[in-house]
Amino acid sequence: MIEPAVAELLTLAQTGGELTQPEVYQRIQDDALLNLSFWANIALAGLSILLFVYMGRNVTDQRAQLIFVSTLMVPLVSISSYTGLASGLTISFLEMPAGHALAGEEVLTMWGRYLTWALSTPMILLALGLLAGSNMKNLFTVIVTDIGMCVTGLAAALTTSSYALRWFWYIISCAFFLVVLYILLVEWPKDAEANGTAEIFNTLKLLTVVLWLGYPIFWALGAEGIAVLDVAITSWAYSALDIGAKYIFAYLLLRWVVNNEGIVGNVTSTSLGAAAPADD
Ligand code: RET
Repeated sequence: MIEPAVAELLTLAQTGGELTQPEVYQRIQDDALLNLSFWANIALAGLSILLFVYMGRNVTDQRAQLIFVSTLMVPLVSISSYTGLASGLTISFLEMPAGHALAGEEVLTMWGRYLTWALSTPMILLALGLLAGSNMKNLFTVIVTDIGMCVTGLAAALTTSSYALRWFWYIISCAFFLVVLYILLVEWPKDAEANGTAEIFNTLKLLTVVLWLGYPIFWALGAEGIAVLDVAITSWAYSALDIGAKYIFAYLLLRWVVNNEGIVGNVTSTSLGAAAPADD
């Protein structure tokens, strides 16, 4: 009969030292604070989906409908993202490289977050671009650079070969983020001004910029960066930022769109190489 400890070593040898999904799941269950950070968001995303479908039931204008669809995608992606985390599917324990504060230790990495941000954040930007009346060039640029930011952020979190390269990925991700910030802060306010949506756009822009800046800060302070914050605290920080950047953002946007469908219907976006036709 094999001793349990020996059996565990044998399993670890067979799986290359990686934990199986039920083992990851068990570790999440054992950390009540971490688990709650996931389930709080699953509940909020579920409620938001129901609320937004209800709010949009009478919207007829095409641009307003498109804003609704892209905004509704945010809690839909979110409920999937947090289910992936809560089940252990999109969490791994990764051994940090030399130079990291937790070098040699297996650190819980919620890589599913970065992956699903690549789907949810473009939807937030699409909704904002439609509200401002963005041209195609800026809309395309903001969406591809945003996806670039999330994918390189994922690479930063998953790199275990070199501590310096983790930070190199982080810097690339920040460079993409700067382009997103430029369009949000410089380009789109002009479009929103011209289209009569400046007031709500500027409120949402401020909410977005302030909250989005929190993500790279918590990444850097959390276990993936310099590790001054514990994993559960970092997870709660992301979950709290998510609540503002997704649900509160979406609610404010959709409530305004429902009450101002006429204004949204008159928003014009210039397409590539052509000015918008006169609206007469
Ligand atoms: C990372 C780390 C690398 C550097 C940068 C980051 C930025 C992340 C942002 C995430 C926003 C997420 C939202 C999710 C909503 O579903 C990847 C943390 C710049 C800005 C709003």
